[in-house]
Amino acid sequence: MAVGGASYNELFEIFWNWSIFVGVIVFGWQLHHSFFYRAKDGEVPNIDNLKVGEFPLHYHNGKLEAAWIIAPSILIIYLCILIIGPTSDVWEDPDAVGVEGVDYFEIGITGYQWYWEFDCRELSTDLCDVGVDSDTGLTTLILKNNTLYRIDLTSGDVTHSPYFVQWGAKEDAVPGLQTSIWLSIDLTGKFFIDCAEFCGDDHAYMTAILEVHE
Ligand SMILES: [Cu+2]
Repeated sequence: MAVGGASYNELFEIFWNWSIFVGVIVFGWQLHHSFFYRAKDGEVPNIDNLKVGEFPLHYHNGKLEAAWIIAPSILIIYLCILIIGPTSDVWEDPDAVGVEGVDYFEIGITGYQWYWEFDCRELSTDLCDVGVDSDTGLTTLILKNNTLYRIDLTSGDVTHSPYFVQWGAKEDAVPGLQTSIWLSIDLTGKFFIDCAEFCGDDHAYMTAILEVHE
C-alpha cells in the first residue's frame, strides 16, 4: 500500500546511484574537453576553421547526437515510471470513504503558526496517542508499527505542510480545505515531523516528534 520508510529509501538509493552515474559522465566529459580542447601555447588561432555565420557541420556526428538525446530520455522515462506507483499511494482522494480490503485508521492533523495539533479521533491509545517527548520537550504523536493511517489535514491559519521526514511523505495543510495523506508505518523509533511549507517566522522550528511503538 502506501509509501513507507523501506520503499522510500529504496527509491532514494536508485535515484542517488543514477545521479552519480550521470554526474560522473557529464562532469568528466566537461573536464576532459576543458583541457583537451584548450589552445596550446603558440597555436594558430581558429584551428577549427570556424567561419562567422556558418554552422561547423564538419564535426557533426549524427549517431552521437541521437545517442545523447535517446539515452537520457530512456533514463528519465524509466525513473518517472518508478515513482508513479508510490506517488499515487501517498495521495488518495480525501473524500473517498476507504480502500477496499485495506484496514486503516484515520487521524487528523491541523497546522497552526507554529505548531501541530494532533487529533487521534476515537482511536485507542495503543493506536494513537499524543504526548510530550521527554528528550526534546516537543509535542509527540505516538502511533503503532505495521499500521496504515489516513491522515486528514487542514490548517487554522496559513498553509503548512507536515513532512514525515523518514517516509519522504508530505502534503499541504490548507486553511478551509481538507487534504489527506497515507502513512504506512513500518519502522519503530522516533522521527521528525517538520513543516515543509514556508509559513512565517518560526516555520523552521515547527517540529514535532513521531514516535512509533511495536
Ligand atoms: Cu508551518
